[in-house]
Amino acid sequence: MFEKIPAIYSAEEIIENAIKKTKKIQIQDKNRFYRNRKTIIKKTELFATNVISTLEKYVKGFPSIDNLPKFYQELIDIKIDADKLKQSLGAVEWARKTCTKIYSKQIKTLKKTRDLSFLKHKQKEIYGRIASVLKQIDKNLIFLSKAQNTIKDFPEIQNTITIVIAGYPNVGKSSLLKNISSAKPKIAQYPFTTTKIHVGHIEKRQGYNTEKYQIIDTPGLLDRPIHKRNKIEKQAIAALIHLADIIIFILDPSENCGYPIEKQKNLLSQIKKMFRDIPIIVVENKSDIKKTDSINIKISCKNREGIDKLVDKIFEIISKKTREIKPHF
Ligand SMILES: Nc1nc2c(ncn2[C@@H]2O[C@H](COP(=O)(O)OP(=O)(O)O)[C@@H](O)[C@H]2O)c(=O)[nH]1
Ligand SMILES: [Mg+2]
Repeated sequence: MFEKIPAIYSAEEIIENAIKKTKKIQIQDKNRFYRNRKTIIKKTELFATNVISTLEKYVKGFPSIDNLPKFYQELIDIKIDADKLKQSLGAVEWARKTCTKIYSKQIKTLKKTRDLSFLKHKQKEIYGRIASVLKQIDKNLIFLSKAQNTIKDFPEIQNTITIVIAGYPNVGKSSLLKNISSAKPKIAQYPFTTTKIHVGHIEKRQGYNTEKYQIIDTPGLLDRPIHKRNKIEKQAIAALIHLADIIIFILDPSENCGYPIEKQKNLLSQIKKMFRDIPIIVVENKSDIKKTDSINIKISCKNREGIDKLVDKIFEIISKKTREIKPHF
């Protein structure tokens, strides 16, 4: 989704690159005057069109922010500042239009001129004007360059129903993801602190059709009380709310994870409050060690007990709720 965004250069670099492109231009003509004249015109044309097309590439390379999935809009807001991004893209578009105007107006004068020194003077003037337009947007270019750098590391989240795993550390979230995924989960950068998200897929065969759902583990985000979170972490969690269609909350009644079951249940009620409209499947893991008599699904990631039942439950919710669970994109 974001691979089309090109690397963004500063005003000075754009000018340098454009000049470099014109260096070797030498138009042949027996007549010295015509040779010089044609060469100057060609160089000026190339310089201007190179700058203009570079700016165009920048504007077109960024996806339209308002059309992006909410999840990504939220990430952009947290990591970059969406308004500033829009503003900067607007500035680049302004520069592109202004350079185009300068170029199309001045090139006509250039082509009419028969005086070589005036030609050279005019060429300098065009270069100067275009360079000054670029310098006016240099701050925006620097901002966009940083934005590009951040966005290129955004996790690739697909346009499909998404299941998010939550629960205290060591309850078995990663083990469940591994157990339930059809292929090895992929690790993607989640642009907050040191967190990475782990993305796997569950496949459901229906006749000849295979539907693929996304299942993600978000270490460090949905595994501790929310009130202990700083602002950035809270926003990061908010972004996840846009992503989740179903939540699997894992409890560890064996308490081998190191957290008393009461604490774990408190986190569960917090998550229920935060993700109010999202169905939550509560699962008790490590059934090989301890089984309660609750109504929750009991699983063991160690001996795979209950895993098929859990997968059936996921499919049941998806098929019942298709009208309510909308893809986020
Ligand atoms: N006995 C037992 N151990 C488990 C089970 N599931 C996970 N574990 C162990 O619990 C520890 C934490 O598991 P992990 O998946 O990393 O938890 P996470 O921190 O929630 O991702 C690891 O040592 C796992 O081997 C289970 O069903 N039974
Ligand atoms: Mg883990």
